Amino acid sequence: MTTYRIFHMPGACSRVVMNALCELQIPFDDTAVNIFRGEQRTPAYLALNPKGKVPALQVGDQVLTEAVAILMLLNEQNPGQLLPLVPDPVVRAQHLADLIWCSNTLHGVARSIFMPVRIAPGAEAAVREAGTAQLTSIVPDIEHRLGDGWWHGEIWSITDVYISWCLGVAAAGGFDLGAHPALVAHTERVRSRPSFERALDREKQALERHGIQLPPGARL
Ligand SMILES: N[C@@H](CCC(=O)N[C@@H](CS)C(=O)NCC(=O)O)C(=O)O
Repeated sequence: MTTYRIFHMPGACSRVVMNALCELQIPFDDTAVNIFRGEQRTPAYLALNPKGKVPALQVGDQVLTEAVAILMLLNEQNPGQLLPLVPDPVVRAQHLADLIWCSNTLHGVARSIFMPVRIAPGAEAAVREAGTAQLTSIVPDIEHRLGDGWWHGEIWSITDVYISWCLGVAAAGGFDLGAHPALVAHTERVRSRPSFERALDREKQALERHGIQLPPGARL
């Protein structure tokens, strides 16, 4: 049987992969990497993931990095369970495009609001302001698409988790989601799914097991 181990940081973007594993009910082990203490840059972790980031997923004796690549593997192994099952390859590619947009656009914008110091030390206010302006221009489209449902209408997908995670990070950095009740309600729906609750539980256990204190402002 294939074994899985996720290298993750509670509350970080690895949450999306953790949620996927829990949604699929795949048995897996987990190792927390305290990125606020630089554990992602230790020789042992870099040997596993030279990019020095979480998540990484060990699949048997192979290691896969990049959240979207990991999600695509899991989705391929479990068709229709993380993304809608569609016969049209163009539509499948559009679903992939949405996930890539989460990881390379939305995530970056959220990070610039939450942790501007990691982008430009000394210019935090300007970076946060630019990120806030960018997100303010993106958010109406997300809100419109979600309505009172999911990104894919009536079907939950892992894209919902990714979007909600990015918006949560921006909110933790001070972005005001209060003016966007549809987004707040969407996050509540994402967080009330049993697989999300299981993922959160695994993250809490990992914090305790590894004795990790989250920095001020960071939250699960
Ligand atoms: N492109 C990567 C980005 C992963 C990423 O930025 N992970 C963050 C946590 S959300 C991290 O490991 N940060 C540690 C660091 O940058 O040193 C992916 O999508 O998996």
